[in-house]
Amino acid sequence: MVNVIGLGYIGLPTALMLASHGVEVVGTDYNRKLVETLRSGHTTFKEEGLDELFGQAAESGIRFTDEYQVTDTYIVSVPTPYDKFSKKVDACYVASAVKDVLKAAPCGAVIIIESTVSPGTIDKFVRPVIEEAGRKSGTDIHLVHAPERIIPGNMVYELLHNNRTIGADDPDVGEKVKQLYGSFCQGEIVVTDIRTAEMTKVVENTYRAVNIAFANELAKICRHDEMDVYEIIRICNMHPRVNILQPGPGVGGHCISVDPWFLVGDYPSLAKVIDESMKTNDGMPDFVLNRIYEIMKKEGLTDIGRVGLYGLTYKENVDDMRESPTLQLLESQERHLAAGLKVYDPYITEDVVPNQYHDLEGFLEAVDLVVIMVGHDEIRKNMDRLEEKVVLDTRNICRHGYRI
Ligand code: SAJ
Repeated sequence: MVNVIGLGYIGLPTALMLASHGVEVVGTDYNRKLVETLRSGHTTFKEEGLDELFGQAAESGIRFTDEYQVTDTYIVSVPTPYDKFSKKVDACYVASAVKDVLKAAPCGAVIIIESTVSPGTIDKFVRPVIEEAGRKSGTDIHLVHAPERIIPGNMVYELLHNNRTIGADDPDVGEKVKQLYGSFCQGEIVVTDIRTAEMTKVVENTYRAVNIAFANELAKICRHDEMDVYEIIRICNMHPRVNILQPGPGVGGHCISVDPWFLVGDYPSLAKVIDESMKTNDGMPDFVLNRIYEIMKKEGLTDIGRVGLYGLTYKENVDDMRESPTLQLLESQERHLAAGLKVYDPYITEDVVPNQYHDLEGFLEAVDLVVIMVGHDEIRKNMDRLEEKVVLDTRNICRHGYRI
């Protein structure tokens, strides 16, 4: 039996996927409300194919509880925030989950950490917890790091098809864990050591962050001299060895906007390009705010209260607002300039910011300038509704309007 600890964005789909492929699974989370929701047959966030997967896992007998189980395999999938001041990973949730696992885990149990951690975190923060509990890592308890790689918006497909990395102290244990993930994963599964696995995960997200920062910097250069950044990137990408990502209003989510900071925090004198890239991405919401004022001036608009931000989530067609560019813009140093902006997102039903609307119709009636911050399908299907509006399109999805 596998006990999955932490039933959030990664733990839940992983638990459901294992269960629906014949593995006995118990999901544990200390949030009782979340456990109750799952027990009552409901998922806790929206994701393509998740409800169907939940149905299959339920039929296969998956159980949810707030208690840790006595078993031979644990998968820990809890958040790893970063300390905004030091930029270092905050491993407190992982350490505390492992501490609780150790109270139940029998001798020989395998603890698989799925949470993203910076290189060396398992040595620095997890092994000591095992030693403090009077257990010996490598004999009493086997540690493995199996970082997830699935992208919100396409999680179920990617869980099935992505290649995976398993980092283990003991290659035999690595092979056993490979078999476990092989119960559903159709991609290639590479077995390596723990530190390599820790580093690869952070490097993958850093690569994407740096590439997006490059696109954002190009957008700024092109704006300075009125060149079309999208056309330039499109043509450059026709070169066989060039693949530039897209500029946008900033980088959100709990991964790409966070993980690269771990390298800056741990290697401040070495991670120069990464540091600058993260600053470039973090500066984009302010860049958008300046663009709003520039466009208002050009169009003769004077009331910031007649400007609306479309989209609160960190990217299209998800309901996750963590570190979203819209929230960053509203909370920026220049937030006095953002005061009064109207906001709407079809995925966010609760009130989270001032001046928030809950229907597209009402939102559009209240504004003259629409800033597309997120390219949800809803707005893509309703482009004709924007024809009478001034538009600032930060996602390059609208035929008319200003771009960043
Ligand atoms: N973005 C751009 N321009 C682009 C692509 C993305 O501005 O060309 C923005 C998005 O709008 C969003 C942010 O970047 O605000 C991040 O979105 P994303 O779709 O690039 O990535 P995430 O954070 O949803 O998922 C990433 C993925 N990592 C990589 O692609 C290397 C995913 O595979 C990881 O599993 C996930 O992080 C994670 O959990 O670490």
